[in-house]
Amino acid sequence: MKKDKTHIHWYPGHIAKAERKLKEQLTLVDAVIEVLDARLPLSSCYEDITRLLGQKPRLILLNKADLTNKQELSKFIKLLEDKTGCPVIPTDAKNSKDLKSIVNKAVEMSEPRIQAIMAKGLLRRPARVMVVGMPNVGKSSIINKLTRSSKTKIGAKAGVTRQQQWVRINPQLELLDTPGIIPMKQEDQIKARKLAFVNAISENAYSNEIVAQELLDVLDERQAKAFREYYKLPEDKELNIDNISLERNWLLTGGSTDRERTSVYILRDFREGKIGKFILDTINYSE
Ligand SMILES: Nc1nc2c(ncn2[C@@H]2O[C@H](COP(=O)(O)OP(=O)(O)OP(=O)(O)O)[C@@H](O)[C@H]2O)c(=O)[nH]1
Ligand SMILES: [Mg+2]
Repeated sequence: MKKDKTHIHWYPGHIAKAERKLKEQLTLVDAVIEVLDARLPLSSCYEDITRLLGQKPRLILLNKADLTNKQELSKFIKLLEDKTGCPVIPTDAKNSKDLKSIVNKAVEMSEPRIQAIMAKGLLRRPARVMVVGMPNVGKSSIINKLTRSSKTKIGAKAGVTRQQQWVRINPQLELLDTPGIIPMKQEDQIKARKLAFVNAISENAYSNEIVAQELLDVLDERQAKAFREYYKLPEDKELNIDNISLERNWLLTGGSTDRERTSVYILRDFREGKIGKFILDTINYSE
């Protein structure tokens, strides 16, 4: 079957396996830390996982908050707290100061289950908390920062963590790092695109050129100035891959624009926050 390059799609096989593994561990943990990408406070929530988690106490982290505007993010924090009834904390995994409160919160959330275990005559044990979320949101980075180590593998692409891994944070807390999971099916292509923008889905699922141009289009409406300034693109030139390629001199032998290379750079610059701070979701107050 010929791949339709404009459509973002992926295969659910390994997702089903990861979900099964997650479900198996769920009975063993006292609480869950759900990590979202702060640039997508709504679209990086995986509703099926939330359903799977059931009544487990849950702490929500809006990670990569350093890549967003704090004031705008605070509106989403309030919305998520109201919607889920869970505490919501913005974090930057590169900054350990931001992460201190997580440890206390995770231990506190686990205490009722540990008390129940002790009531049955068993000895006190460390709190066991599972860290879940979509790929590339920073789950492993948070764990590494908390342990001041490189115990878990991290990387700027989706699907770096392949297996679950327990990490001891301190005598009171153990965290379970898990592979990122995306929804089995993504019928909502707008959401799929947003996930591609922040690198939460594998590059095999989409064309860099199409996604980079869509990113330019989405941000053109809101923040084109930042792009223009970053790529030194004059006002009279349309914000597109070819013009950025020409401006930057990213050309193929023969002089035509190197669209693939330019697209990869645009996506990378956006993902690393070089172009500016953005939140790509919007709050619909009429809902
Ligand atoms: N700017 C910024 N970058 C971050 C932050 N947290 C993680 N990163 C970067 O995001 C990328 C992904 O981080 P990981 O910790 O590997 O993400 P993950 O959620 O474990 O990803 P998977 O294992 O693929 O599910 C890395 O390049 C990190 O350096 C953050 O708070 N701010
Ligand atoms: Mg990981």
